[in-house]
Amino acid sequence: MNNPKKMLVSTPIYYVNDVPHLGHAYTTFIADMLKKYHALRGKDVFLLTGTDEHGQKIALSAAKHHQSPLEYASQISQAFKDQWDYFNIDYNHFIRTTDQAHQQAVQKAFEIMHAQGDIYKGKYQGSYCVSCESFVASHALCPDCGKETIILEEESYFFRLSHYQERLLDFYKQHPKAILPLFRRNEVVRFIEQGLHDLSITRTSFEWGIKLPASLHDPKHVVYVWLDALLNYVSALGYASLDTNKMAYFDHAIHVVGKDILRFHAIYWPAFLMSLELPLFEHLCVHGWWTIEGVKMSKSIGNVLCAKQEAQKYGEENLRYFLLREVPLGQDGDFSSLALIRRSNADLSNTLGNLIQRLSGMAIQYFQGQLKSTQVLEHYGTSYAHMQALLESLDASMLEMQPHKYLEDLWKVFEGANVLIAKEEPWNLIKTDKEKTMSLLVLIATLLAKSAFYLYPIMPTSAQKLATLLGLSLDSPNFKACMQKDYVLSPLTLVKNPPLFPKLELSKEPPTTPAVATQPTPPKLLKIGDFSKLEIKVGTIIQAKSVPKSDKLLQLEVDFGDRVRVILSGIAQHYQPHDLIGKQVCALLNLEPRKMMGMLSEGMILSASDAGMLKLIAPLEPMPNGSTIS
Ligand code: ME8
Repeated sequence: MNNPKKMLVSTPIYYVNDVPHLGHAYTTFIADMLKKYHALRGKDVFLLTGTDEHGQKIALSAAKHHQSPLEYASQISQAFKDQWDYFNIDYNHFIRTTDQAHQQAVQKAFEIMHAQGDIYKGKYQGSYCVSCESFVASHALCPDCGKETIILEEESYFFRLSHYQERLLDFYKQHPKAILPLFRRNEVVRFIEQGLHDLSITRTSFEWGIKLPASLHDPKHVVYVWLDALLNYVSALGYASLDTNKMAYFDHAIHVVGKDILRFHAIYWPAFLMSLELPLFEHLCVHGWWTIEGVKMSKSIGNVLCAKQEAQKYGEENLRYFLLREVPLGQDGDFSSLALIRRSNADLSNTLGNLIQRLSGMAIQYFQGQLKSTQVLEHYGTSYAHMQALLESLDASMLEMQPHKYLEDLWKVFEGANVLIAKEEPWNLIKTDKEKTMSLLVLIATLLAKSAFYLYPIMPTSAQKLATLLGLSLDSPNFKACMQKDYVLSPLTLVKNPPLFPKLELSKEPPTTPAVATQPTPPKLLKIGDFSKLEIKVGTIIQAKSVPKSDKLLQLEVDFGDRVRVILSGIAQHYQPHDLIGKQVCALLNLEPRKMMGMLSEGMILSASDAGMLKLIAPLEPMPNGSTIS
C-alpha cells in the first residue's frame, strides 16, 4: 500500500575494484543529506548503499590480486562500510550483490521479465567496455571512459528495451522533474528519441555472476552485471521475500548517481521496472564529477583522494560542507585544498562562527548569559519576517537538488544577522535601551536555532552542537515548533563556548605573491582631486568563464549600462564562474587596457583581500549599471 511517509534514498552500489574515494564520498554525502532533510520533516527514510561485486571487471581484478572474487570483494566491501561508518552515514542497509537475498531477487526478476515476453535468446556480436561493463556500438575505444573495448561474440539473452521506447518518453514527458538537474533529463530524452536497441542481459564467457533461474535450464549464462546491480534497489527491500512493508519505501524513491551512470539509471532501470510492474522512481539526482586538476578521479589514473584522509586534515564536516556548497550539483568541480580552506574560513569561521561568538559574548557580558524577551516582534518584526522568508525559500532549493543554493541562501541569514548587529550597535544600545538590546540578542538566537535545523542535513554534528548551545535538540517535533513564523526562542541561557569552527591553517598554501623584503615607507596622502581621476563604476557580470591554462584568471563580461566590457580578473581561486553571473561589482574603468594570456582586459574589478581571502566589492543595495563610485 502506498505510504506517502516512506521513501527510499539510495547511492549507487560501488564497484569493489576501486577503493572508496572522495567521489564516492560526495555521492554518499548527498544521499545522507537527503535522508536527514526529509527525516526532520517527518518522513520515514530508508537510506540504502552497498557494493557491486559481480562481473568481468571484478573477476579480472580479483585474479590480478591472486584472490577468489568473493575474498577480494569482501575486503573492499568492508572498506566501503568502514568509510561510511567513519563518516556516520546513517544508512539503513548495506547491500552486497553477493548476498543470498539479492541473488534470489535477481533470479525472480529474470523469471518475471521472461514470463512477460520481454526476454529472448540470441547472439551478441559487438564491442564491450569491461571498465564500464557496457555494450558499446562498435567502437575501438569506449565512448564513455575512453578505454580500449573488447570484441564479444557470444550467445546471450536479450531484454526488449526497444519495446519500452515510447513508454519511457511518455514517462519523462509526464514527470519533467524525474531527472534533476533538468538538463540531464533533456539529454536522456534526446538519447531515447534516437532509438533504443534491445539489451544483452547475460554473459557466457566468465562465471562470476548470478546464474539464471533454474527454470530456464541454461547454466552457462550469468546475469549481466548492470541488471544484477540495478535490482539491488528492490532486493534490499525484500523483493524476493515479498516484504510488502519494506517494499513500500520503493513507492517514493530518489536515486543519487553520478553522471557517468545516468544512461543505466534513466533508461535501463525504468524499462526493467516497467517490465516488472513496479513503480518508477520519483527522482534521479544526477551529480557531476570531482576532478583533480581537471581530470576525473579514478584509481586507474592514480589521482584518487581518500575522503577520510582529507577529513582528517580539514575536519569531516568542513569537507562535507565544502563538497556540497562549492559546486552546483550537476556540474563538475575541481577539488583543491586551498579552495576548501578558503571556503571554510570565510563561511564557517568568519560568518557563522563569528555570529555565534558575538551572540554568546554579548549575552554573557550584558546579561550574564540569561536571555528573555517578549518584544522581539515589536522591535525587529520586519527583519525577522525577512529572514523567515529566506529560510522558507530554502526548501525549494533542496527539492530541486541544489544544495549549493540552499546553503548560499542559508548563509544570507547569517550575513543578515551580522549586518543587523553592525547596524544596531548593541555595544552602544545597551547604554540606552537594555530591553531592545535583549530583543536583538533573542532574535539572533532564534534565527540561529532555526538555522541549526537547516544546517543539520549538511553538518549534523556542528548543527547539533549549535542547537545544544541554544538548549535545543534537533528532532522532528522541535523542528515543527521552531519553524512557526513567529516562534521566539525565549528564555534561554548561553554559556561561554569554544569556537565551533576554528580557522583552518593557511600556512601550507603556496604564497600567492612572492615575499619581498620591503622598507616601510611613510604613507603618502592624496588630494581629493587625485581620487576624482579614477573612474570607478558599478556593473553587472553577465558572463564569466575560466581562462584556459590559467588557474588565477577569470574572463568576465560586465555590463556598465552604456557598454559591456571584457575584464580579466585574478579571482579564479575564490569564485566559480557560474556563481558570479548576475552579481554586481565595482570596477576601475579608466585603466590602460592590458593584455593577459593573449586577451585584452578593459578595466580592473575591485576586491577586498586579507590573509589569503578575497571578496569582490559591490554596493550594499543594487544600483543601476554605470553608477559612479565617489
Ligand atoms: O558505476 N566524482 O560503480 P562505481 C564524483 N557499480 N562522483 C564519483 C567520482 C568522481 N570523481 N567517481 C565515482 C558503478 N563517483 C556501478 C553502480 S548502481 C546500480 C551500480 C561516484 O564504483 C558517482 O556516484 O564506478 C558515480 O556514479 C559512482 O561513484 C560510480 O561508482
